[in-house]
Amino acid sequence: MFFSQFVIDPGQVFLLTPLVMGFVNLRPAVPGHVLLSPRRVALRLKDLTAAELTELILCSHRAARALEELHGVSSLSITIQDGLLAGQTVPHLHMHLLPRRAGDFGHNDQVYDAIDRSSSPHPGAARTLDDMRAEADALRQILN
Ligand code: AMW
Repeated sequence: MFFSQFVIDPGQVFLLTPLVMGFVNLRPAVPGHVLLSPRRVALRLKDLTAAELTELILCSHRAARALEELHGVSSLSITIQDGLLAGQTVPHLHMHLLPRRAGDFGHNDQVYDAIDRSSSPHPGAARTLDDMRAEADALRQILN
């Protein structure tokens, strides 16, 4: 599976439908930060078909429930950075889902700075595959 030009290890994937994939983040902005994308490499929201859009929102509903259960949270930030000027760094449409916890940021909108920081690759910031697999396994168990 590809996330733009990046190969996504099957172990990272926690949700897979004919049109949409859900996978755990290589550099999460907060613990439990995951992504949903169309399986087809499509750049923008406007490029998705009606079937992809429908499946994406249905998957976000399932993933949201699983994230809340796994992480014991009652709130999520759900966002799409749709285009370069909106902060999109990976040219493949993706929805971010981030578990939110009391006091995680001084101001609520700092979550967007954290997403931006996590999106700039820097040495040592990436997680191990084992770590990502464990998180994806736990989500899969809840979903299946
Ligand atoms: W964007 O700034 O395009 O809205 O967000 C890109 C996201 O993709 C970031 O959260 C970043 O950590 C994540 N990411 C980049 N490469 C990978 C990868 N190989 N596997 C999982 N997540 C990735």
